[in-house]
Amino acid sequence: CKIAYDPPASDASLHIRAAKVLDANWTGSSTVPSRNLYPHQWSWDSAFIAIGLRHISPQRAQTELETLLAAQWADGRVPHIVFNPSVPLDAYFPSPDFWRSTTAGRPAGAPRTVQTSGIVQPPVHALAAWLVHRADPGLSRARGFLARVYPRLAAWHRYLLHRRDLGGAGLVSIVHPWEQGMDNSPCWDAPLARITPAPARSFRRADLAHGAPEDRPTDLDYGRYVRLAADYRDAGYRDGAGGKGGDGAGGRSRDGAGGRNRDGTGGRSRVGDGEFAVEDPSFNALLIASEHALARIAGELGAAGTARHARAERLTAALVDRLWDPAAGMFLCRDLRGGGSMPEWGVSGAVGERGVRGPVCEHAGSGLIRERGVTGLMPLILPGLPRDVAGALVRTVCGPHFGLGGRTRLVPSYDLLGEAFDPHRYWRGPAWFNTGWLLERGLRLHGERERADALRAAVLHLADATDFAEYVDPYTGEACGATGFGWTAALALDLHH
Ligand code: 9YW
Repeated sequence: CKIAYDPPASDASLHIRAAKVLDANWTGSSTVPSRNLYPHQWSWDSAFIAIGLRHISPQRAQTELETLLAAQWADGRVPHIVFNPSVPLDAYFPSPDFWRSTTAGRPAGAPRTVQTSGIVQPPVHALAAWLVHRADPGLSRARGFLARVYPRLAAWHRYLLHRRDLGGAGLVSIVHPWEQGMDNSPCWDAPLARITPAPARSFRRADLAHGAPEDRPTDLDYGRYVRLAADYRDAGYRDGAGGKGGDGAGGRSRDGAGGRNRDGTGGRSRVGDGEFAVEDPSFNALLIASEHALARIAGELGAAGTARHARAERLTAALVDRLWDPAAGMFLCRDLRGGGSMPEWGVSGAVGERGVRGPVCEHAGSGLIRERGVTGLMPLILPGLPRDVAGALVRTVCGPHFGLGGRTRLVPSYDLLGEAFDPHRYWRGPAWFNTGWLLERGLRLHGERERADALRAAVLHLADATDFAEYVDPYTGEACGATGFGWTAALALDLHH
């Protein structure tokens, strides 16, 4: 694809401005994503923020991760929000009283002293811990940083691999769109359509006090988010019985058939108990990248990392088996509850598309979701990806659906040609800086240096020009959502170094 970006912002002022954002968002033990919109600690935000903070203060970066991991549940889950008790209850919805993590009837294993949510977010933490360690190995060793976080990170991965393998084929499932982090992605439209929304009068959104309604999820989306979260909470945050309790070996080795286990049931007829269960490419790719990082951490601590690297490779194979769609040239999400009922491809303007691709919904029980979300490009961060898969992914990033190096300034969160595309509405089109950072890493890893350089330049330029916006219009680069956003500042800082 054609590369047409401004040169990298190489002035020192970007560093200073990004550091100021991180200082302003620092609470003393962690960093909020945004002072107004998100006044607590978010799980994957903290991982990205630590990756940037390591360039200003490796000690603060370590503390960021330690604070989050101190809120880990006994079963190993790392909650998606750790609440700040000094923030008023009505500043963010759903507030701690919704999740009930510390009230009477407290869910088993929830921490006693901190209030948290009961769902999770993508496991970027081991990757972040490794990068933070590398920024100042002397300080890290002196503080015993890796030795302290390793058991918690290992338990976190164990929780995901053992309790969240709802499809029984080795991959982790999410049980709520908030868990994957791309809240209102069109990828969730089909699975969410089956959920009866909670009545609008039963909750009060706090986000609309700070964000433009046309940039945010709709009330109907929120009704469904609330219903799913409340059902999970009311079931004691217990996970379905679909997990195999194994090591994430992947479908192929499990069924022993040597072929692709694409019916999504992994030999089971039923997945976990909730109404929403999806295998997501980005969530699983981040887990695999973190598993590789955990292997390196184990090595640094004097243990062998070989088994972890091997598991990461098996998970990569399972990811390709279950979620790669050769006709789309990217990974898709698998709906464990919606087999056989997927709608037609929601594309407009892609001439001949329907004729080219074959059906992707194979069997009752589960099916691939026919929407191209940026999540399906994230596995490019994986070193063990087959060459042809990596090559096809790069072509897709630069092709008409995502437009990198051509029509877009940053990679959009959703298919430019998709019917649901909206350049301003949150995860339905706008470009986000964390996915830009991950793609830059993936392009570089797979030898696409020029494209990685151009993407890096675009991230730096737009982060700076928008005052570190939460997300931007992918065509114009116009700022959307909050400014002074934590991971935008942190990841720009990281790319600046
Ligand atoms: C919300 C904090 C979080 C991110 C998510 C993003 C958004 C929370 O903000 O969700 O209330 O909408 O979608 O990925 O972690 O930055």
